[in-house]
Amino acid sequence: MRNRIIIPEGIYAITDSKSGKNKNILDYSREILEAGVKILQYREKKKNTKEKYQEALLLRKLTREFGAVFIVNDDISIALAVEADGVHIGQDDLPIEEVRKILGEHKIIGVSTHSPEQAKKAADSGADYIGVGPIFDTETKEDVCSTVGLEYLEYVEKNLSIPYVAIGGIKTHNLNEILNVGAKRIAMVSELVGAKDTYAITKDIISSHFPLN
Ligand code: TZP
Ligand code: MG
Repeated sequence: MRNRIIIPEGIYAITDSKSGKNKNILDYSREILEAGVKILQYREKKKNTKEKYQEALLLRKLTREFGAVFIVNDDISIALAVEADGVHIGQDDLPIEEVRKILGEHKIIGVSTHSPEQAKKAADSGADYIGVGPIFDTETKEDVCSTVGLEYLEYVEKNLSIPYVAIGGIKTHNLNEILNVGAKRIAMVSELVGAKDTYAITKDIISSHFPLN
């Protein structure tokens, strides 16, 4: 029997050392979780495996403390080693079916998608949720593909039943454009991690847009 967690609605927070500048990853992650975010993804492109493992281990502990879901970007072995709830992979990673074989039935697999074809394929291959984006311009992701705009988001909302997370350049000022389409899960990186007061902005977004979560 499958016993997989459904990814929570509301803000989907992602770590980012570039946006975080000199901030400590554990400090800003704690602020995000204290403000009420229920899912955190560890995403770190520039560190070696040992460093990533050590950070992920601490974040796993922290997310447990808050009862939040913990996802590791890219690295399936780190996800397994730290007992994360799942992984988030991209279009150039291992096929979803292979990731499922490695992780088993109970872990969450999220997949970044940029087109209806990719979304349908991810859903058919057993992904638990998809990323939909980048909706707007973003400086956070370095190898980012061109923006998909609201059109692709609308397509997913209308045509697919798989849970999805809207991502890319989503800020306080454009959040309503995404929510108006019907999106229930919103990834935010630089807006939270790069804020002067991460706790305050996160709390503010939650109380104005996701008061019931
Ligand atoms: N994937 C697509 S856009 C993106 C990722 C990881 C970065 C989004 O960051 P921001 O700062 O919310 O634009
Ligand atoms: Mg990736």
